[in-house]
Amino acid sequence: MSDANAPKLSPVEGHKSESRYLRGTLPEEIADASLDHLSDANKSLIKFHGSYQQEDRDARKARAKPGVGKAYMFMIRLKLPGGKLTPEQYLALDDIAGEFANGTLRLTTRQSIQFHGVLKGNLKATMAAINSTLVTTIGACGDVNRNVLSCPAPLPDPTRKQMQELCDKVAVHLAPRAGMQSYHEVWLNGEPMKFGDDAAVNEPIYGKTYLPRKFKTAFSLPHDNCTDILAQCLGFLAIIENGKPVGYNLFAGGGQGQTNSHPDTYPLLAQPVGFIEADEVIAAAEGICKLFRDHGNRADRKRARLKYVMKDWGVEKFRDCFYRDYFSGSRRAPREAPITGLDLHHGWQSMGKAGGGSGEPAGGSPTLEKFFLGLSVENGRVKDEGSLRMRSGLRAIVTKYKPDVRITAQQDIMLCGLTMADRAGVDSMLNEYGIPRPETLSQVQRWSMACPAIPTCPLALTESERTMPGLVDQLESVLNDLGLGSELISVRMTGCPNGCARPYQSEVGIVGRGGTKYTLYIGGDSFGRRLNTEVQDSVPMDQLVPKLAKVFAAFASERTARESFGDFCTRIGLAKLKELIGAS
Ligand code: SRM
Ligand code: SF4
Repeated sequence: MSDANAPKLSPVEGHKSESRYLRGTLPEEIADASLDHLSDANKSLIKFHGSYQQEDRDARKARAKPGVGKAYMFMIRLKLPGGKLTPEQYLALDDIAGEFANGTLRLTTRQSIQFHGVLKGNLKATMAAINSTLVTTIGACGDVNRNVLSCPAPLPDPTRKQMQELCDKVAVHLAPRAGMQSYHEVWLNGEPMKFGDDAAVNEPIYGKTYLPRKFKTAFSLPHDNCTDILAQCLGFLAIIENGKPVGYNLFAGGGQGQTNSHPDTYPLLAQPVGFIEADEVIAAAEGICKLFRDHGNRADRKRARLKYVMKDWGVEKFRDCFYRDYFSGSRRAPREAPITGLDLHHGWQSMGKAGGGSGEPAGGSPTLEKFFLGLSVENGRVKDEGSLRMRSGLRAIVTKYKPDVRITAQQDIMLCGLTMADRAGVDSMLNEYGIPRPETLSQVQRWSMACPAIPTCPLALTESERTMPGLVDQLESVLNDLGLGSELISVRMTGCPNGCARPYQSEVGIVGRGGTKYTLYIGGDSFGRRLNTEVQDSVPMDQLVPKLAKVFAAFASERTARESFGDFCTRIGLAKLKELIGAS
């Protein structure tokens, strides 16, 4: 195609290219106390720094009348490869939540933490406070490799240990370089940077215009897909022989987001590209990233994801291009390694005597057995509300027992490195602060997730996080009445079709359509192996549970032995599902 016929680049491409490696005029606009929000160009750029400009949507109506404009505020997202934090870091972040944000920490579906409600005047102090804990935010958002996921469980297992180490290395390797220097200038009073003209030297992987869009990477295990690897742009699935990792199946081209007004956008599962050895992981990650950089769509941001390169080319052409132009290792077929499970890592579990996944003694005697405790955090929101004082309780436990903290990709938290002697004390503190032990929660609650949506997300069409608890209560009651209370059924909800809680992979997906209406998806898989199917659009909120109850009743009476809910729904098919819920 000649240049004259080349599609017009999206405006964000201009913002990136003119930004001087993500600097833009951020230092000037951040310093200007007369501004309560940023210009459009800096609003795009600040995402690369780990922050989004938002508004308090709850305040919109009240502020419209007196014409005082939007209540601007910022969300800040950390970059935490594998979701790991020291106790000191956790406590410092908890302080930041109280001092600068809305008093909550929001655990995310990518093993990270978000702060909401930070005012522009406090942005720089908040960023400085985060960095002073040796946690960064650069590349948590923006058109670069995002937070890299890895199973966080510190189990005495060489595969998890290797994956966690590789996860850290990939995160470092794919971090912006010149962009990092701009980050220092903007937030940490670093020297103003002077860059030469050669983008390939300044930003060797990304160049001057970075990637066409976000890029997401995860490590996972066939028997424990707790990072939902098939939803990722790039996935490394460990191949295990005789209990040891022998390499990885490389997956590419997964993603969830879709847009109602763009029928050529849809969720897709990642496809197997090939088998690589552990020492090829970094080169393969760089190769897939560069393939996306060069072949991703830079004109239409709705289709600017790696999944559409995979879909439009097909896996054979994708493989040919990757092995020919972006990877010098041997071309080897993926190994046979089906995904067979997903562990939420809830409850007390032994880390062994050597400190589990870290490979280091967890402190104290190397012969003392250590434990981790996985806790379910409702929709990832660490807060104090009524008798459930999750934030204060976690703070008190971390202060007293100093466990390492890990965040899961299912919006939950793990306290690691505790001794047998600590356990009774921790359990009693859970009781004191009203924090439920996961085994006392219903299956549907433990296996549910919801995205933040209103009031912080500007893209939300409906509520999600705030309505999910009520919905889960109703589902619990229906499932108990049908004798299905102990059945594993995953339910995920989002306030729009972007799919931040990965709702298209769960057995029940509830996706905001507008007002109080949702699109109902049924038939995925609790282990993230299959996409579900749209069964009815625009279902009023109050009809969701009654409709689902009809499918649950059919499942209770017609399932075959050991058949899961998702498998049952797939077997009976879309027409029958529609008939059951009364969809036309
Ligand atoms: Fe997301 C945009 C929240 C994981 C797909 N996501 C957003 C924004 C930043 C809204 C915006 O662009 O202004 C949301 C901020 C809401 C708020 O108030 O906090 C937001 N996404 C989240 C989080 C916090 C949801 C959660 O419940 O935890 C997750 C943060 C992850 C992190 O720590 O990095 C989050 N987002 C995801 C995932 C799941 C994943 O990565 O495994 C997806 C689906 C996978 C994928 O990327 O396809 C996801 N988010 C999107 C999309 C759709 C992208 C697309 O290709 O269509 C958007 C919209 C966009 O980028 O324009 C989006
Ligand atoms: Fe916002 Fe939509 Fe993501 Fe929910 S799914 S956080 S509403 S972008």
